[in-house]
Amino acid sequence: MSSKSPVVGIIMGSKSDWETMQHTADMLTELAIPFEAKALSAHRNPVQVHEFAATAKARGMQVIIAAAGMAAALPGVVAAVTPLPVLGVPIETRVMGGIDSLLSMAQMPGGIPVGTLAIGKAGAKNAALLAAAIIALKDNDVADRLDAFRAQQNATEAELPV
Ligand code: RP5
Repeated sequence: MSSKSPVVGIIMGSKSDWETMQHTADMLTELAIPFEAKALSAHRNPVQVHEFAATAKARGMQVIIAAAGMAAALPGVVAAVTPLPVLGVPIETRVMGGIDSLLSMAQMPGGIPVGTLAIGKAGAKNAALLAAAIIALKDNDVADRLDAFRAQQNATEAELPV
């Protein structure tokens, strides 16, 4: 985590989600975007989740990335409280493979959006890249670093290890 003030808030429903969400943290770190990360459950820690979401904008956050598995209410609950864009990462689950998580956050009723990404590692990485693209609209340094990341990715994508 950077020592600068966080502009992205990562929240996840359980410490067990960190195995997936470390990929969000890694991508934000690579792009030098300061973030904070917390494990708080919409169901087990409702008071703390509300406090996190209600204070996020005033604390300098620009985007919230919320991850959860199973009956994944967390992104929607956070989105209901903050005006900031909320990106949802569905955690892969043992019983239903993460389809439960995906539908819980993708099927938000009209009026409170959650920008839902892919299940698991790809969604976690892309949540960071989408957060970067949002921040880059008003931050030229982040825009430059995101452009550089994409240029490097474009240059290396076709290489095979054989
Ligand atoms: C959700 O329940 C969490 O986001 C996690 O993905 C899932 C299981 O949580 P644990 O039982 O591992 O704490 O709230």
